[in-house]
Parts: sequence; structure tokens; C-alpha cells
Amino acid sequence: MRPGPSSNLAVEKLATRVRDALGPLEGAAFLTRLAVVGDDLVEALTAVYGDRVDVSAFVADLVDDALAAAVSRPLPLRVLDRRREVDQQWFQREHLVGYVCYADRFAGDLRGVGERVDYLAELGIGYLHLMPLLRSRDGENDGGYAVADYDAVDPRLGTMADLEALAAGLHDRGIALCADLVLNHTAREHPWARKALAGHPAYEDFYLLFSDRAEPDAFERTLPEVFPDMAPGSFTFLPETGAWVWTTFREFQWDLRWSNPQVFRAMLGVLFTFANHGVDVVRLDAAPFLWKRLGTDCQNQPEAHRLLQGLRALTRLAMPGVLLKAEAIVGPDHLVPYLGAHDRYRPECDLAYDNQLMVMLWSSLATRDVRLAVHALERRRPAPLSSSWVTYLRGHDDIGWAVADEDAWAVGLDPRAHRAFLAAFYAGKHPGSFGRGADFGLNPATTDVRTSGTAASLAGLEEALEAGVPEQVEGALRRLETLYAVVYSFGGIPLLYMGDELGLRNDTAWADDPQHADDNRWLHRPPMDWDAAERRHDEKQVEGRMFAALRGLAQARGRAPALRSDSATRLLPLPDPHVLGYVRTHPRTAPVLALASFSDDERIVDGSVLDRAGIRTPEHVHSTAGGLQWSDGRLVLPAWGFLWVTDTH
Ligand code: OTU
Repeated sequence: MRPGPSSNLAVEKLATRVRDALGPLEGAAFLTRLAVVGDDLVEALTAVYGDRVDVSAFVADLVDDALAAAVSRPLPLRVLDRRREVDQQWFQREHLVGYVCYADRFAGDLRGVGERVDYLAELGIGYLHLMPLLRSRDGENDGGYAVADYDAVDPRLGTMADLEALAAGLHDRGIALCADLVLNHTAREHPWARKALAGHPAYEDFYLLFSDRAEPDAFERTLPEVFPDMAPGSFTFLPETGAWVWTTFREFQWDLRWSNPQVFRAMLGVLFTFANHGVDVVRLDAAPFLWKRLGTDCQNQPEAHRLLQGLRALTRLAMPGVLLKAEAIVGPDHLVPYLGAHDRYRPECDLAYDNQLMVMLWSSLATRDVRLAVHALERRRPAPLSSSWVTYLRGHDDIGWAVADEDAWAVGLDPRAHRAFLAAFYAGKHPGSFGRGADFGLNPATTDVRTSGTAASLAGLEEALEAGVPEQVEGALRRLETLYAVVYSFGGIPLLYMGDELGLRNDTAWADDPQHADDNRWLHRPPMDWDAAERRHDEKQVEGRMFAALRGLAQARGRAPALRSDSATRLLPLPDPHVLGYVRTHPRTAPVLALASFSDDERIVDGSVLDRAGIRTPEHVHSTAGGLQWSDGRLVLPAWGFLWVTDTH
């Protein structure tokens, strides 16, 4: 905060209080951080709440909350904070690879996860994202995204003490823990919602309640539906009171009224408490939806960014080792701002999902043509240096075909037709398709449709194994390895989705659980197959091939410092539309050229690509073929193969 002359006294008092509470050393660090983030905080909160509250007083309360959180932060976490303040690029290192799973589906419960750390270590994992952990409502709960109690771990998974023990065990092994915080909504069973329903005015202001349909109707004129089939509309009628409540997602998920400063303060408290149990990376669920504005789609509003900037500043202040990850699966032009790239840099989230790369990988795979990917990825602004993408091939959600109209037209594709093609291809409805996914979230009004299915089933492994044709199986394995090779090298923390390391196919029994039956995203959330995992060292088996592939990628990435997350990524468009090429550069180390083939046939790439990448004496880092293959000064890429090359100097 910039202290005006009149606030000098308040600043002095605060400084004394901070030093009394934290001691001279940590107190000085806290006050220094306050000086660093103060302007960002005041600016962000003034933009959002300036006309609602006295911002100085509000900020003073929040700084008190941050101080209280810093005071109650356990010593081992403060030690981590200290290390990470010294080593601010700790999450950008080349060896950091993430793993994403449901605790119960992976290992029964949190204790079970703790017993599987060796397995993760084998895959080179340094970051573990556990899907929602907090106590959700009984019955349908959207995979845990309908939280009824932010202070308790879901009893099916264990207790808060188990979470703390797991986090400590992971930290001992050098693994960071990422977990979900559902920001946009609570379950309707959450005590805040109960009190709102009972007419408690302070809590009525926590939600978006409407006495009639006038406003809901006005909003719905421009609001897209997230789950058009499972939960049409964005408002739910409450028979108890005759009111309507805003429910972007399911009818049991009530959106919070973030325009109420008390919601900000309450959720900040939730975030602090959660992180103080040992969570290093907080995944902020549904971040784009926090702010509603009439006449818009109510996503990516400037105020939503300001709220994230405010949360970030306060998190840095209280617990500088904790990172925020935006879950913003939005169109390409809306993505980079979540990392702080606005008209000027404004620190926001440290991490965000590279949804664009994910969509482009699947698009290139289906068309065997990388021109759309090159255009779209080249056009976007890079991630600010202090932040990083998380790159991924599949997650627990459906794939939304986020192809920007502009990008499609630029390479001669009709955007609507291309999106429809991708959905049809991966649902196995297109002639010649190897995809075995399923349609998700068909919107009859717009005909928009998304896709469910595991990576292995979408990339053709399911089809090939059923056909029993070894060359087909080989092709599918190559595709999966090459897709992941891009995920591991393009720039960002790569995330490996549970089961992909064994090539797990769709869960055929997904609909047997009545609580899942209307949501086919469970198709690609199979339980871990530990029998299959037993075969992971047998390279004659599919499981062994995939496991070795993913372990190999992690090891090779760890040997190539230019693959760290804060290296620059430059696309190298090639004359051959089947080959994706890019170079990763970092001032401290030799560049890495990466090539990935999206072709059923061998491809020959002119050796001049090495010059373009700044490589004089090529040295093999990693590849499908296990070496650099040359022919007359040209590089040979096998069908669906990849190659990473660096310079010997
Ligand atoms: C997220 O996804 C979660 O990842 C989903 O599993 C939840 O169902 C949902 O929130 C509600 O909590 O629209 O189709 O841009 O893509 O918030 C999934 C962000 C979703 C949205 C995302 C949301």
C-alpha cells in the first residue's frame, strides 16, 4: 500500500503488530511482501468494490486476515515458503512433471495415495493434483465440485489429519500437492446456502437470488448453457421460497455473489485455511464465471480477473510458497489474461491450463495436418515469464472444441464445420475414424457438442486392440507417445492424467453407478487398474510400452534444461503440413528443437530446420526411434514419431 501522510500512523501500528505477531525476521518479510503486492491489491479491489465499500478499511481487514493466516501457518510450510521465496522458479524446472487423479479412484483414500508415492516417483512425478477432496453433498455431487463443507475432507477419503500427513509425506519426497478449491459455487447443502434459504439477510447476499424470472430471463438472453442436457438453463427454482437462484452448473451448485465483498473475504479465509493444511497449488475451479454482467456470456469479465488478482496478492502476502492455478477452459483469446497478460502485466494466477494446445493436438491428430495448430499457437501472446502453463492431453472433463473462428478461417477451414468434424471424428462417427469417444453436452439450439473419452480410446488404442491388428496397436501407441511428447516439451508443467501411463481405455461400466449415469464424463474417469500396472515393466505389453514412454519423456525432459517452463517457445512452421516443429530457448542453456509427426507415413524434414533452431552440432535428446536418423542432410521421422534435438555446445 502506498502510505499517504495521514495513514503513516496506521502503517506504523500495523508494522508493530506484524513484528509482534511474526517476530523480527518473518515480520520484516511480511511487511516487504506487503510493500510489493500492496498496490496491486488496492488497485484490484478498488476496481471491483470501490463503489461498495471503503477500500482502505476493507484492505486493512484483509491484511489482518493474511497476517492471521501467516501466524497460524505450520512451521514446515513456512520453511517451504522461505525456500520458494529464494527459488522463485521452483515450479518451472525441467524435472517437474504432474500427475492428476481422484484419490479414491487411484488408491481408495488419502492414506492409500500415500502408499503409492513410489509408483508416482517411478514416473518422475513432482506435482500431484488430487481431484476435489472436501466434503461434498450426499448423492450427486458433480465429482466433488458441490462442496458442503470447506473445513472437512470428504469422509470417504479420510480426515484433515490424513490430508496433512499426505502433504507432509509428499513434501518429504519433493512432491508438491495441488488440490481443488471450488470458488464459483457451493452445494445447496452448504451452511451459507441453508442460512440464505432460511432468510438470514447476510447470507441471502452470498448468492444470486431472484424473486421472479425478470432478471433470470434477461440474463439468459446471452448466457450459454454449460450442461444443456444435464442441467438446462442457468437458474433453479426454489420451491421453499418461490425464488430463483443462479446455478451455472447443476441445480445443486449455487453460484456465489462475488460482487459482495463479504463473499471475497469468506472465500479468502477458505483458501488460507485450505493451503495451511499443506496444499501448495490451489486449483481455482470455474474461475471465468465469478462475475456476472447483463448482456454478456458472464465469463471472463474484467472483474473476475480483478478478483483473482486480489486473491493472488493476498496469498503471496500470507503464504508466498503457495501458487494459484486458474481453471479457465475458455477460447484462445481469453486464456493468457489468467496468467496476468493484460494491457500491462498484472500478477494474477501463477498457472493456467493450456486448453488451446490440448485442442490443437487433437485437431492435428484427426486431420493429420498441423497448420491450424501452428497458426493458433503462433498468434497468441506468450505466458508472462513469472507464470507458467500446465500442459495436458486429457483431464477429467470433456473436450470442448475451442477452435477460434478467426484461426479456422485463416487456414481455410469453416470453423463450425471443423468443430463438428472433430466431435464426430472422436465419437467414432466419421468414416475412417479411430476415435472411440462419446458426445457430451449436445446443445440442440447451437448444435455445439463436446467429447468424452480417455486419451487411449480417442487416439485409437481401444479400436486397435479390439481389431487385434499389431500394426494398428503400434500406430496408436506411437500417437499417444508423440502427443505426450508435445505435452512434455511445449512449455509448461506437463500433466499426466491417471491411467494414461498404462493406456487405460474408456470405463465400460461408467453408467452402473446411478449417481454418474447422466454424466458420461465418467467414461474417462476409470478406476486405476492395478493389475494392468503390474505389467508396467513388460515392454511387450501395451501397459509396459506406455509406462516406459511416459517415464522416458520425464527423464529426457529432466536432462534438457531448455524444456523448463520459463523457456521461450517459438513455432517453426515447416513446408510439410504433417509435422509440428518448435524450438525452446533459454538464455542459460542450449536450445531444444522438437518435431512431432502427425502422419501415417515416414516424414523427411530438411536439415535446415536445425539452423532455424540455432543448432550447429545436433545432439539427440529423445525420440521415438531412439536416435537421430539422417539421410542426405535430412532428418527422418517415423510415422507418428517425434524427435528432440539439442546442441552439443
Ligand atoms: C469445472 O469445469 C470442473 O472441471 C468440472 O468438473 C465441474 O463440473 C465444473 O467446473 C463445475 O464445478 O464447464 O464442462 O472455463 O470449463 O469451470 C466443465 C471453466 C466446465 C469451465 C469449467 C467447468
